[in-house]
Amino acid sequence: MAGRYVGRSVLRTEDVALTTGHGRYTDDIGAGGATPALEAAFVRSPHAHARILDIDVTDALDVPGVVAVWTHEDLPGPAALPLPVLIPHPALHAPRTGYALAPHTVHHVGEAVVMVVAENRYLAEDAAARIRVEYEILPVVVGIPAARAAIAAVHQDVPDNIAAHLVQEVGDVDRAMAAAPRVLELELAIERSCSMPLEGKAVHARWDADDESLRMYSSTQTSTSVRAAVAAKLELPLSKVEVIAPDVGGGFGVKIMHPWPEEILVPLAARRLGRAVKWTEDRREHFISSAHERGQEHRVRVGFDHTGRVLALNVRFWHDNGAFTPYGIICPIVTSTQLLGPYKPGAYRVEFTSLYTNTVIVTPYRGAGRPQGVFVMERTLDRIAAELGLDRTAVRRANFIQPDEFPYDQGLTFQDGRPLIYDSGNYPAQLDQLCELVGWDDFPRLRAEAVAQGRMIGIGLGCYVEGTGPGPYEGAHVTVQTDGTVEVSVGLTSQGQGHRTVFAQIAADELGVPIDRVRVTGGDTRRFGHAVGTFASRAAVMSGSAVVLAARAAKAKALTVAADALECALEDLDVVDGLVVMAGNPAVSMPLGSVAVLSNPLRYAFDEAAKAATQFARPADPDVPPVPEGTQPGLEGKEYYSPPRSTFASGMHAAVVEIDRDTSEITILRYCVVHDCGTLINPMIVAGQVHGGVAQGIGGALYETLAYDEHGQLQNASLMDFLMPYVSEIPVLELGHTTTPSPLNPLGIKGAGEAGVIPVPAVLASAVEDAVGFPITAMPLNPSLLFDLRTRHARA
Ligand code: MCN
Repeated sequence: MAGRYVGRSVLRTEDVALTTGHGRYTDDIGAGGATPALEAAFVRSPHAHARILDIDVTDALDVPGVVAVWTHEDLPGPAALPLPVLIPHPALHAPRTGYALAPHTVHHVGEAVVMVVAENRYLAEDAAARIRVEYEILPVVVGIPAARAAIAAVHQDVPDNIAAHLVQEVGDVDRAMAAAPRVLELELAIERSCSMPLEGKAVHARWDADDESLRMYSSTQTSTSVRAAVAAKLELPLSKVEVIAPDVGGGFGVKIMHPWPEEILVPLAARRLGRAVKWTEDRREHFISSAHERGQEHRVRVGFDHTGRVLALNVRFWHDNGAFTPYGIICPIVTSTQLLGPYKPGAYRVEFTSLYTNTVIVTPYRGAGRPQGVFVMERTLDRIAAELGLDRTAVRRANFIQPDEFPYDQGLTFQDGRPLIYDSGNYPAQLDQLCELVGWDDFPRLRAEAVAQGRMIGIGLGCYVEGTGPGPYEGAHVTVQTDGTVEVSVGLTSQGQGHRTVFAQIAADELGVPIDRVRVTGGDTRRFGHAVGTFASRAAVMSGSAVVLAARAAKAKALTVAADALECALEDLDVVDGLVVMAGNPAVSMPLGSVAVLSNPLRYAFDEAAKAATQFARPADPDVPPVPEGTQPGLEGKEYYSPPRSTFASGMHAAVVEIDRDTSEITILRYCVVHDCGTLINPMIVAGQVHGGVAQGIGGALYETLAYDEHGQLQNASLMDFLMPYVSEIPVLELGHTTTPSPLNPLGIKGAGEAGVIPVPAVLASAVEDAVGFPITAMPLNPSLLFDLRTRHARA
């Protein structure tokens, strides 16, 4: 679908400010008065597991400029209670969450123990360094094997370290496995990884003593849930808490929903001290006290026939959820339910155990459980192809859900208890397009040439689906101003995705106005109070659809008011280029701004615009109501969109890699993507999202690792030691699209924000395996690991 704007690569309106240093981030917010904001710093646990015996803050209080030093004991009422479990699940039988400040035990390095507030961050840090905390060190659990072996307990009352255990089965797996002509077993692992936004978490809060209200700025993906958490923890009505997410320098999952300790403590300090208070996370804090994801170990048993058709698939896996479970088991649930991707195995059984370890907590990180699931499924299909001597694409084709099988019910149940039903897709066509783009069939010739030159190259692929745009709801408020400009307010926040541009595209098309007349705001509870937030690739589907509905409502009203004023039939009118015009008689017209004036009950008062507007209407008659009977004042529409279920985007990636024969360095020669996110609102923005996702996926697959030692110390908690890819390591992306619109929302949109990252470990493992000729079963993979594997394989 292409409107005047939807479907076009409209330039991002956000970029001039963001790329010229004019972005306004939380750390840039002024104190709102002559007195500068106080700043907070935290004493964090240096131990992975320890009992707090004593905290001596005396020396810190002596530092000039220090205004408060608080431990758990100083926290009032609900602020002293454990943080909430945001996404409970019946299978989460031992939920545990942390506290704003640890009360008696610390469960990972980096947990906040004491907060210091001072005139500036330097003084706060100096004072924090003077605080002496006496600990009794307790046994530490690091990594899945240690957690499974229960060598120690992360939480004393959970001796087996098991937070959750869940089994789902579709069909009779044992029977299908027994009847399968061939059976294979694999062990596959993915290590922890983490998001690394340019801007860390940041909070700024001000208390208005007269109004007894709080204004808070937070670098968050979900301003409304921060507001809800802060209101609850500070015992304030929602109406007395405003949360604003200004520009947010990336989130990638780590800034969603969770009320981070600092998001409670900083506003609490502002209220108690009567001054603006701020805190901006430093990089080490981001590594040790925010969140990680991905760490899973999987055991697969698969039964298949001679065509590669999967008859039975049994997956058992273990998930490292870190020290607490604020997000319940959302990541392993996503792995277990979306692992099947675009395929339909005869029978499927998945069982997972979510384990506590003395490491940083897990929250969904871009892709959220899917990269692990795709790694498992795609590695399994590659192994089947190798066993049968079939082309890897043939095995995919033998297992695809066919285009005429939608809606397709996988028979699984998602987190919310609803069935997992794919809405639309065309997987065979997507693979055709990918093969053509990457030149799959021609690769044997290229390989032969490379071999003749003494080079080692390989090609790999990976396919996936992604449930995007989950509910429950999202809303939009579209208001036509009396000057004809349009204001669109949404509740969710943007972290760089370009929401201001795309929602303007949608509103402009729906209302029939030029895009430069539309202004979009988001992430500000003052403007839009009820929203869920930006995660799970849901903004385009959810807020995009709400903008459609709200703009349609505003337009319907505009036509009603204009029809009344112009004394013509409503169905004869439309809005074109900001003008309400009569079909076939463009002389009968009225600017949308004038309709907005007519929709205003005070149009007869002092307003020049009103005079101008009435020249289009019947002579003003004080006895005639200002807006047509049955119509409410104001030219606006406010609507919520609530989908029946998620819509399923899909993608297929292929990569060509070269392995250096001597050093085992892995170079990506080509990276191709064919993506399907239904109707593209802005192809350039989608391309940017896919590029960013692939880059992040390459980082996770080849460079980034979180190197915990056996004491639970993160050895590489700095950007000096945590290796991220530079632009020089990211290949030029070749991108194509298939378009299967979703039948579930008005524009047929599916999400795209996580797409790029999801299959990258699977794709690169497939390509490296193809080059080296032996199985790759664990990611990330770096040159030294690959060198060791090659040496071992050569010896074997
Ligand atoms: N889009 C489109 N047409 C579609 C689908 C999407 O034009 N059919 C556009 C959207 O309008 C939006 C962008 O693509 O501008 C991403 O859309 P969507 O898939 O709805 O994802 P969200 O906007 O909800 O963003 C969340 C998603 C997630 S879950 C992570 S994590 C992530 C990501 O977006 N974090 C990001 N992309 C990111 N990009 C940046 N720059 N920073 C992050 O932190």
